[in-house]
Amino acid sequence: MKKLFILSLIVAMIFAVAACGSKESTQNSADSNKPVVLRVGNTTAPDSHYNKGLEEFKKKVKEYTNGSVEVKIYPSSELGDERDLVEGVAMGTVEMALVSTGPLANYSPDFMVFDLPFIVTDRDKAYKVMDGEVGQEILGTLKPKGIKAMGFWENGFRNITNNEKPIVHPEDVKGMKIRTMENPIHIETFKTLGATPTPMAWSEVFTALQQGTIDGQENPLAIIDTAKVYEVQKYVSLTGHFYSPAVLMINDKFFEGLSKSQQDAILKAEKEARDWERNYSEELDNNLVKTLEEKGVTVTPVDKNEWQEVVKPVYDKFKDQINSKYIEALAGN
Ligand code: EAX
Repeated sequence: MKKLFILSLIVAMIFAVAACGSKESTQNSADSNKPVVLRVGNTTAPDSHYNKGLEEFKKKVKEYTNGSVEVKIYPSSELGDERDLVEGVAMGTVEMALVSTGPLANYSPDFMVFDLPFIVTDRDKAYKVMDGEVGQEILGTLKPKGIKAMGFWENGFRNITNNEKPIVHPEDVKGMKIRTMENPIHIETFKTLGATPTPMAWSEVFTALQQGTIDGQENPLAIIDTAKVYEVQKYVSLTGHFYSPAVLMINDKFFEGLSKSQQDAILKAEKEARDWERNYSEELDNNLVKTLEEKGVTVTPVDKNEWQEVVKPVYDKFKDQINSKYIEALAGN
């Protein structure tokens, strides 16, 4: 009996030392010269406003962590479409993603407040709400999914493109097959306009436009330009019907596994890169009409009030699914 007890004690001690050793080695690898790598995926072109902003984020993370954390950027859906990316961050198969809030409605209905047509008309007001209590509350709804949503970046005001004619009035889209994001309010809005909404992942859209399986799509000018949508769509109408934020997110467990100083550095880098990206996105919006016209696109302004009138029923259909406090914050004075 006595021998058995001493033997089990020795075995237990061997396991204990081995466990400390591996913990030690994990800590060492975290503090070793080899940087911790944060892969960040997105669906936009390498020169998009998303990726220019992520380049800023990358530089700042390297500086603020003294090189102990390295950001690797994967554009053009290389790590998957937006829904795959959100899934990946939730499960930890990818550390980070920068995605439009469109598909997030499938993970947390509270994000749908941004999808209500024309609820955002003024960027500064939107920033104030997104960076304040309401925005932080909405970001926090992803935490139970294992996602730390760090901040709202900008995708931008979405405009309709097509290849048939200048779209001026809501009735001009009647019968058109318009690609939308996989979002219930976007789908309902284009149904209400009399179009045939065709939800699909962004990586499939260029080919679908080229082959004519869809007639049009809708995106901010920055996406229309950097994804070369103008090569397959001759008309852009400045409807600005949805304002799309984009969320920079990180796997929560991975973030918690970093040192406090690395966490603080990443959060500081995110805020500074977010503000940089928002400014860059607004600048693009102010200059891209001319650029697109030089690339042969017909850009048509519209009477936004006329469009807003037609899609009002969408509000009524969805407002009960969205926290009224959020609607009030964005729509109120
Ligand atoms: O997030 O799917 C879309 O239209 C998005 O605007 C694009 O992927 C950037």
